[in-house]
Amino acid sequence: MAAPCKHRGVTEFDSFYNVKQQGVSDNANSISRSTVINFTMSKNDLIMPTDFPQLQNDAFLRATRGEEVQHVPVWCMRQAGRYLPEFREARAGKDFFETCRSPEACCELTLQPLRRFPFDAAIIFSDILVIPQALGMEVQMLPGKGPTFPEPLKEPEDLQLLNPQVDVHTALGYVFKAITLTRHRLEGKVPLIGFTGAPWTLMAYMIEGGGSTTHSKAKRWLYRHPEASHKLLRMLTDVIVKYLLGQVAAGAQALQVFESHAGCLGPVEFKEFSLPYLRDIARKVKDQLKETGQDIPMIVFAKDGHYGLEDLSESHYDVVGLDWTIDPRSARERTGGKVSLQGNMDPCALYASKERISEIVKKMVEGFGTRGYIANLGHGLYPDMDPESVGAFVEAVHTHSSQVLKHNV
Ligand code: 1CP
Repeated sequence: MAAPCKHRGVTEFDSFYNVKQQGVSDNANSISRSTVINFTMSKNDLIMPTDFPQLQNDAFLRATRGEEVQHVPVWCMRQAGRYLPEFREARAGKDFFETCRSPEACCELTLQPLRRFPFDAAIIFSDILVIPQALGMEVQMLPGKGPTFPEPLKEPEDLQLLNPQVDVHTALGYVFKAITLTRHRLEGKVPLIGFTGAPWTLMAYMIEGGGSTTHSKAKRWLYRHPEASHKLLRMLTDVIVKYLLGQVAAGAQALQVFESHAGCLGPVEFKEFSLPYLRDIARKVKDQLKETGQDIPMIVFAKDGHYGLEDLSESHYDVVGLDWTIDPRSARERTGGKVSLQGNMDPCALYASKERISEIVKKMVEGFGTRGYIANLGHGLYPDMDPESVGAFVEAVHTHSSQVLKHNV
């Protein structure tokens, strides 16, 4: 029988996790390593979202609040990914979503990049498309093709096939377990980021049935079925709020909302179909957390949504993530110190030499300044990138920013 859990709100979804902790401390890299990459869990020991190890490196959290830091914190979108040989090895022959449903596997994949590089944050390995699955849609990850929905939404009547009453603790409990396990195995080295797709981005996948360059099927809904579009966006927003709160209860120390398809909307459509829902998510999550005395930083990343930068900086998020097409100084001017900024080196700059990467990073750090800034790429890492270049990027951020900060003292 499990011991009762002290953490507030946890009994609602799962008061205990039957997970055997296989982690052993590895002094060489000082991030706990599973002795076996085992994609199933044993049913004996308990892993609970309570009594987490004390955080040792809070640079990322301090930067989200605009506080003083000794170096600019850095992490990379898709830092757990196919550019790492150990990731490809661990994923080999396994179905993508089966991997997502294994807390042990997600934990291992999340920790892999931190064993190589001194990143200042971890992001839980999962995917934004677990939400459409929880709502009742089938999603497959086909090698070479990416996410595929065999039966995408075609007309407004199809909304009836979705289950908006889904209990996220049952349907997505595997993500919460992965978060709790990973937060323990991180041993307090760096904070753990949870995430979700934003409503418009998820809606686009659910209608397109996969990736798309034009998103014309999903945009057709916005113009032809605006009411049904709002109904779907509202349904997604409500589930996302519960999902993010569940992630925090499970141990997430920051949350990022990915509006990856902001770029296919114009400013008018963005204001109607994306921004209100992004705002609602941040306000509701923050309000509910406040009731339990918690304040968890939230990041919004609206890729190619430059036109919305001013609005995004007034949308209850602590941090606005930027893609590489925005100049750091102009982003600072346009957001007027209201939020911290995250980004935004062109991922393709990682194809440059280490010396060139260092120069680009130096300029980027000078452009953003060292306060209220989290270094990242302007989008995720690509599978053909050299891990050594990622190491050079991280090192350059730490070196240049600590030099600037030493001079400022
Ligand atoms: O087999 C594999 O490993 C496939 C590659 C892969 C990976 C590593 C996919 C398929 N998803 C992921 C993990 C993932 N997805 C993470 C893990 C944490 C980390 O960043 O290290 C995160 C945060 C995501 C989020 C995600 N999934 C986004 C938002 C970020 C972005 O890239 O804009 C999106 C759009 C997805 C959908 C998705 N999942 C996978 C692919 C190839 C795609 C994009 C497909 C497309 O082009 O539309």
